Amino acid sequence: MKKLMVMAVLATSSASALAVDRVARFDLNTDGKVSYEELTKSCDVRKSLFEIADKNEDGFLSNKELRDSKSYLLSNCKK
Ligand SMILES: [Ca+2]
Ligand SMILES: [Ca+2]
Repeated sequence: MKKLMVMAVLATSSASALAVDRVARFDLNTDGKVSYEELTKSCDVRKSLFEIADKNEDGFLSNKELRDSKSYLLSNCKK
């Protein structure tokens, strides 16, 4: 049981370490995900592209969704 806990903590911390890369760049309210409004503060992105990138349709981009869509979503960013 204790081992499971340690593994869960390790999994969580490595996931959040990964999340630092792209989400953190655009995540203005630091809730760990990127809304269309946040993304368009830095990037010129059409809503239709955002919706394609938002695979689970929760209205936000996770780090994985950003990573998978960066070729067409993050090609027109200021920073
Ligand atoms: Ca956010
Ligand atoms: Ca999503």
